[in-house]
Amino acid sequence: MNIAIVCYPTFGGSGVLATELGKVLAEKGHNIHFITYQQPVRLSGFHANIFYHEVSVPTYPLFDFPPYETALASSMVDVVNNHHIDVLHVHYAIPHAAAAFMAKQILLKEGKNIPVITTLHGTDITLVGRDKTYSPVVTFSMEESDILTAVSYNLKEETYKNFSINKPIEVIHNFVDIKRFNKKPVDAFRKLISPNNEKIIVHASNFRKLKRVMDVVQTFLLIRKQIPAKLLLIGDGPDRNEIESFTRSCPECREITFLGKQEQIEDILPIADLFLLPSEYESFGLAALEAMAAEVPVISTNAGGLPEINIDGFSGFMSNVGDIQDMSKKAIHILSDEKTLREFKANAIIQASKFGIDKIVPQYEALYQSLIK
Ligand code: GMT
Repeated sequence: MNIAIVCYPTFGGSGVLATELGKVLAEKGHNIHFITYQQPVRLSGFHANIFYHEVSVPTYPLFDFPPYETALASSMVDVVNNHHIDVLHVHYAIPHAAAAFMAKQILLKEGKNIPVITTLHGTDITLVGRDKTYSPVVTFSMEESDILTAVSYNLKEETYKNFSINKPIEVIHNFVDIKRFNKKPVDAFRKLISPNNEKIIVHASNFRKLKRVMDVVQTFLLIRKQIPAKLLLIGDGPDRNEIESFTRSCPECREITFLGKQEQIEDILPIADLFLLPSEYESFGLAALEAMAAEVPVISTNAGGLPEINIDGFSGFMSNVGDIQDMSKKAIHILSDEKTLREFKANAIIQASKFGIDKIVPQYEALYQSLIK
């Protein structure tokens, strides 16, 4: 099949998932055309049947806000027409679903009915999309998509709660490439980070308020009172400055390192003993799934779709949002005994395997096929 994928090219989970999906589909022999404004971060290297179409938005003195959505819709029309696209799969509703609707209408006038799948990822529904600034357009473009999918049952529920739509929503969980993440830890790297065999705790996110990165730091400081440990913070975003300033003024924070944005997170995760994800909300929590695939147990909150991935007492533990005492107690339980840690690590990969490529990607292929027929 010839599949066009529209996504954000950044480190955000929706872009990561969309890019990984395109890569897997290409490996399976499909031709994949990414349409976005920058080369997706996870799209490195050469792939014979992956094509990248950059949306450029020309500026003009009149435009205080260059019209990306219009440029995107035009790119979609161009790619569909010139590359015999069978299906258009857009990830994250805003503004991709609305641009897809526009492209679909233009193509209909030209006698081509291009099927559109919209995959909802989280904040497009729970945070940004439900705001009245966007809500009417999001509601309409969801209704107009041929198929609507959500990355968790929780997100499906949230969508029905926040929007008056009647359309069925298919749940297709996110997936992880187990082979890529399940690497052997590099001893020399581990030694560099924890020279005295301290436990290594990792958090990765876009450092937005909703990720509660300060809870990661506070939980770590409580853990450190009982267990020698190091904390690696991966990613960047609006809250980083404040958190970095705090750690500079706190003597016990010497064991915390900010790694910034990392493209090869699969090289870092395998040296970790624990992953912390104290988010206020996650529709899914792809970062946690990638950690589990690297055999790293997860302490997360029980918010949103996280209970669909992290199994309490098996692949890690869950706590209420903001309960740093509970998170640290559970982390100490996992980290203080080698046998327990080994068990949780083994369970983490068992749990991650339920979301392997082989289980999830065929569900998308089946949807494409149903539309093409
Ligand atoms: O978490 C973010 O802020 C990024 C956001 C995105 O759309 O890029 O992530 C959302 O989609 C991911 C992939 O489906 C999910 O794993 C994240 O849980 C979800 N984030 C939220 O719901 C806050």
